[in-house]
Amino acid sequence: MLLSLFFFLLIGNADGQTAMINVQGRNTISLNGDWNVIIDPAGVGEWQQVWREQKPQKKTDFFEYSFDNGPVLKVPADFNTQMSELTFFEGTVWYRKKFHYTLQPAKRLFLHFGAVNYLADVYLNGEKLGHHEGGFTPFQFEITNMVRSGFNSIVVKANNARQKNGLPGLGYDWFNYGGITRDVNLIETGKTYIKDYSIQLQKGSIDTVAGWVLLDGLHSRQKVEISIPELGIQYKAVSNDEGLAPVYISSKFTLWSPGQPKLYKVIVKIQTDSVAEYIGFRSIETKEGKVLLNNKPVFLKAVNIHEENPYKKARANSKQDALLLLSAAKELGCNLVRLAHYPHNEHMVREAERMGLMVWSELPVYQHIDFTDSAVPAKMGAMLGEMVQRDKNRCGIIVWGLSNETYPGASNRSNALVELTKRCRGLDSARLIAHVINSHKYQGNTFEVWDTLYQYSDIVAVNEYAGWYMPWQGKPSDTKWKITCHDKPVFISEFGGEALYGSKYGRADEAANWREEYQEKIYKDQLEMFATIPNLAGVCPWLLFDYRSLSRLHPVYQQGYNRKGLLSEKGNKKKAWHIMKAYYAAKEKL
Ligand code: GCB
Repeated sequence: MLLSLFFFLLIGNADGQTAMINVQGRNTISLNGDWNVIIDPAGVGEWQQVWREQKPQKKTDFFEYSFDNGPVLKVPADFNTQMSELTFFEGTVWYRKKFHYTLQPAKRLFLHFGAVNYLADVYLNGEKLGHHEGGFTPFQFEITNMVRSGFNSIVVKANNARQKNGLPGLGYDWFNYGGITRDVNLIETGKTYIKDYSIQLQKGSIDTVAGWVLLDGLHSRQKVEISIPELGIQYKAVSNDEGLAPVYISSKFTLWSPGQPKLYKVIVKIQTDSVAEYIGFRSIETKEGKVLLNNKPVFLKAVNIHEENPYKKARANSKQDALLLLSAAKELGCNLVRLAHYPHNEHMVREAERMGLMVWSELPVYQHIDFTDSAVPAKMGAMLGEMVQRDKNRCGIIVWGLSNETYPGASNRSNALVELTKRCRGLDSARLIAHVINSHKYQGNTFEVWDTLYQYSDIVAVNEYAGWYMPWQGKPSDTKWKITCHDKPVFISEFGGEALYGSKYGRADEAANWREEYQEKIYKDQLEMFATIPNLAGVCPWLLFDYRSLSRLHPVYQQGYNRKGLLSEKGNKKKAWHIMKAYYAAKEKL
């Protein structure tokens, strides 16, 4: 337990400030809303030092920039969908927000970002606070000693240019929404505050929580109390000189499950701080080729989702957006959502948990990662730390997805990912870990599923597009399987094909016509093939809604969309939706 904690402390974002958890439960002042911006395609703002916000002092002075009287963008939101000039923009936008503040004695103040895609440089009143890399995880800066009484100004340089050694790298099949895409908050705490806690069942147990609470501040040694009123629990401990207090609680919990997503109000208290949130308890394990939830086998009825609101054609970032996406998954009959291919915003994770959807949360270690660049392993480690840090108390999350479709032959790929896996187990030994692979051989109607990484995964996760990218090699119902890690549960993490809703052009049995019938047939064949897979523990269509992607160039059928959705971007149900829904409904009866 202590080991994991030290990992958390060591691998925060580049400038060393790991974000506190449970922002929703804190004393916050929202900085969401209108921000003034400077759009900087040539990157000149850096040498102009726009963060200094200089104003002419004498007659001969002038400055070739100003935030005042310039364009305004909403936060949180991607910038691409707010101004037509920014639709395909991949570069720097400078954001500026003024706020009025008076620091109270005995208080501390933090500036917290839910996420900025992809690089962020943050300034307060002309002084640099720090830098953060990674488009999908939170970061914070303490500004107690820098905030002024009265007006303050924050400047953020947000840059979404693709990075060769970034996560993801240069190529990916989703829209590169840039900017301050998630909430920004000022968080006020006491001098010593509850920075972090881990309150989940220990591995293999359904009645014992083994966790910890971490305080930050001068009075690191003090009484810590955790209460769960509904269970009559009042647990007391004393933190050590590092501010760390152990947590051991045994009780007869009503366990969280999709059928009964029970959450308890949990209150953590010290003399100068108190924070509460709803937490659930469940166990998740694999045994003899099965996934066990609360010691019972569960079939994962999943669907892939991108963090995009199809109706707004924009990055999803609100509770309403989350409800839209997750309700569609519920309607399909799912019990799990794979939040592809990066950690989604907290609304998605929290609402999924509340609605009884298990969650697969994933790092953007996607396809073309440059594992030979020495910076990449450190970036993966930092991002992993931030993903686990934010969501470690979400019982809904059952899988940490560490990579997707990386290339087995790529230099240093397997080493780097094995190390990442070990690091993940060090941080969190209780959830399942998966690497998603598509390097299998499909020949003579046999799938040969192999990859070094499967040895390190709890699940054999396979992306296969039989019937779309690869023609069927025989009767789907006669498919044979050779799986290297044959004792593990198998999860078809992606399958499917494209269809334009309502398209009636050309023959229905030709892929090139994007007919719904063609996609429907792929689904029917896939379901027949699923019956041949040993240890099949779940399936996950690619994907719920059609979504925007710069990789999809067909002017008639794609129109900038990946059309593998079961639903169109307008929410129309394609024929394949009904096939999948019936399959999941029948599973329920088992
Ligand atoms: C995949 C990727 C997913 C793509 C999908 C596709 O294998 O994991 O991100 O978008 O295929 O549509 O080709």
